[in-house]
Amino acid sequence: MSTPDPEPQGPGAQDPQVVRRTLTIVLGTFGVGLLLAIFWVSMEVRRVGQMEHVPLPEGSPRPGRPPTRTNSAPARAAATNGMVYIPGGTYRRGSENGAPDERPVREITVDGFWIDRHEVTNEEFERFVTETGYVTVAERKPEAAQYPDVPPEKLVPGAAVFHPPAGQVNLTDYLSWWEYVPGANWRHPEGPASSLHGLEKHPVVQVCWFDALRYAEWAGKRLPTEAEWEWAARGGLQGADFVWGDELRPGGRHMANIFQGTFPTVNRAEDGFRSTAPVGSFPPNGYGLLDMAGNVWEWCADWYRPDYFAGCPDRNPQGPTNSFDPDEPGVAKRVQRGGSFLCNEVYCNGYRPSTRMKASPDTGLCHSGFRCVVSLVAPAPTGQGRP
Ligand SMILES: [Ca+2]
Repeated sequence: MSTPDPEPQGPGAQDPQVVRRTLTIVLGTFGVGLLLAIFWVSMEVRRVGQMEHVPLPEGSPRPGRPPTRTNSAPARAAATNGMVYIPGGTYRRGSENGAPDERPVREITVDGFWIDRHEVTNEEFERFVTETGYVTVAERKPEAAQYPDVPPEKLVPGAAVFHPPAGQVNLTDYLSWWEYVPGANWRHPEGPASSLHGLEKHPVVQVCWFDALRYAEWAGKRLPTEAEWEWAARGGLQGADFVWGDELRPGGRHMANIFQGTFPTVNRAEDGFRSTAPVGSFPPNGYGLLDMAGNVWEWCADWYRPDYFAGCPDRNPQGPTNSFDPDEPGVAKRVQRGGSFLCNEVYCNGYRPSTRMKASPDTGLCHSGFRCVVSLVAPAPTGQGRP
């Protein structure tokens, strides 16, 4: 950098004092202007900051921001947590190999829905009870008007528990292995002496259809229709005998918690479980769903009628408008599906995806539970944006 030439001295040269005064004025003016600018900027920042906290009418754009856009997609992340989306489709419902009420085999179409990956567990049901204070039907004193044939002293809260008879019995005499146990309920599945200790991940049992419905409503869900349940259970396998294929124990492997031995007297529990198993103890089906066969029966929304398959709609059937069970004509019943740890080859074969069971909606049993579904839109395809 070169040194500037000295200022020329002569008739046109300015007085150094005048130059200094001029520079002082200019610099002073600049400094005051700078301070005013800083003050103005700080006041603006403060004013805008205060505006952030002023409530604006809904939908009003905030200063400096684009207006809020309405999100038309339903919120589903929380509601479907732990659920699996089952795409809609058409399948052959029922079976030619099963009981008469599984026929006629017909093509049924169901819309897509979300379903719980596993049966509702004891810890999940406990959250519901803790939050709502709900008392299950088995915990309430039965009303005499509803059970006119039962002596008053027998009208005590309780539920039926599986109790293997000492000797072999007629398999049509199911009352020989079911015992009404006072004090049995979901917290004490086998009676007052039993507890849920260590059973947190087991499916809740001793819940009747009404209990399941209340849970589903609390969870923002609903019970599956029978048609949805079977479509989900089949896991993409059309017409297979089991939810995993056509062989009960492929390669000798146990695929579900069912009953091995001589029903009802000798339970050899070769699959590792004499009663309920923690959910997910066996392989999932083709849709990733756990225990769609065995473990516990699962309540469906539908009333039960053995003749419903013949005349029902072929799209999203919701079940008949009333119930009829020829085994107990006077008792209205809801459908159960999936079988339980008490099902075996010689008795009910309930772990087949087409097997239909039925029970009074106020009846909880030690092998009855449920899972829920939700009707919401399908998830966005992986790797693709929304149009
Ligand atoms: Ca078992």
